[in-house]
Amino acid sequence: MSNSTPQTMGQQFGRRSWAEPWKIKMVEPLTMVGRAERQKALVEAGYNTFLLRSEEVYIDLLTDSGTSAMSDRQWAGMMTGDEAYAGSRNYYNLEAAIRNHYGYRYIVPTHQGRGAEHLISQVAIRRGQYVPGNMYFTTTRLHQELAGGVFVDVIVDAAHDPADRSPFKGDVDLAKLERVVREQGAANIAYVSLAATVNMAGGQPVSMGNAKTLREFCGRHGIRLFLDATRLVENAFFIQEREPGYAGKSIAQIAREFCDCTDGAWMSAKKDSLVNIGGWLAVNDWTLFEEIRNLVVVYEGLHTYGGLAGRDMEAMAIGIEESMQDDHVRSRIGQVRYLGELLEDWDIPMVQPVGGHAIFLDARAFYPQLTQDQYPAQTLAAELYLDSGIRSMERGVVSAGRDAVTGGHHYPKLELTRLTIPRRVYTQAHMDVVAESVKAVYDGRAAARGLKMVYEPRYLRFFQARFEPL
Ligand code: P70
Repeated sequence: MSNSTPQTMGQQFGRRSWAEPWKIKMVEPLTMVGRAERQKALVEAGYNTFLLRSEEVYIDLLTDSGTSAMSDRQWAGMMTGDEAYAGSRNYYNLEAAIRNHYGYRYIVPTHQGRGAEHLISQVAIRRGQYVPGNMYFTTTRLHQELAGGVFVDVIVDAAHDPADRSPFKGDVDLAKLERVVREQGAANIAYVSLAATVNMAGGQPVSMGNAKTLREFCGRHGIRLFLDATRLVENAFFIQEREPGYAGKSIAQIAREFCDCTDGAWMSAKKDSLVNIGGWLAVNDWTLFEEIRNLVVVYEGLHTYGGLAGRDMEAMAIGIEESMQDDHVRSRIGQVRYLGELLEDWDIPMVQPVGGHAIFLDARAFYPQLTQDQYPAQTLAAELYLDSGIRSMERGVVSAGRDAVTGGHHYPKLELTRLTIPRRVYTQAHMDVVAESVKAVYDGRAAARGLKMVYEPRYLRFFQARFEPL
């Protein structure tokens, strides 16, 4: 949709009122359980929200991944699935949508984002090489490490400070990147790993200026620049809103311009692209693509389905188109902001400015009485569930895991509990309920005692770890 199309009544008439650009055609009843049952469920789940049954949850803000509502057009597309093993027409529709909106030449579908992370890590990292990136992401870093790479965080310092209100806290700090390249030598850099937006920093965006500088820097040093495009559409919204010269460009134009700065991308389509499952990997270099296309058949499936059904690829192709529409993105981020503003009015500590997909509560500020070894963010997620059945996710020391070399805990500066908003699923009234529950937990913060970890899996421990109260 071009920017000249009037998108809301408010925009047409200069009124304040605003509403979602869709109406609801099908509803799914919510389940609500009482406090005694919540207490029991929490114990059974080992105080880990990943281990709750969804039927024990009232408002599910665990993740925005695969939890969005599909449109009538996407559901109609599901019925046109061409379930051929090879060369399904839905694959070609998907390829066209990715080429059109992301601009890359060669594409393989994957079952979800981490399937694509696995492939790119295996083909683009040699053992011992460094992978500088704008903050780690759990699955991304693990695949880089499993391929023998060493992740180095080169994000700007502001990203590690929840109170810093800089507009582009996802930017790469060029001085940090230059230092890594100087110390290790360009030949020992596998690629630069750029995520837009940056999930673990609070959904913070990367500026177009930074992407262009990186393009120039990487080109000069012969280093490849790969993008995690999982929430690029949300990143484009922030560029449109905050970066001089972009107010008149559409989200689709900005997203494409951003991709054009990079050599390829991996994608978890379960976020921006409004589907319940799916992902892809795309590059511009044919030789690299040949290796990817060869490896995809080992781990995902033939290169024209990559672990997906034809109907899934069709839903994704349509979802890509819908995700790029300006009024959709404005509404999606507007809802996250609405919740943020309610919480800000009550002085609830959280990452500022509010990012694209979630509110990140600052658990250190909630519970100054707890050390990171007492898992403040895990504690806050448990308290929120107990209060109202709202499910959130720990994004602190548990998520950060252990150092691949020393085996000790990573202690991230950010100790956060994420309230993640699925797309097109909850209403403003749900946001009001969430805000009141967060306020109640904040008011009771002095009583929190923290947790101890009693079971720790080897990989991505936050998914299955178990805790007990201290
Ligand atoms: C979340 C989900 C997935 C994700 C991501 C970025 C920026 C890649 C992926 C992987 C799901 C999740 C994953 C690990 C820990 C907790 C939750 N993020 N890049 O909730 O994609 O899940 O499709 O394999 O955010 O943030 P996929």
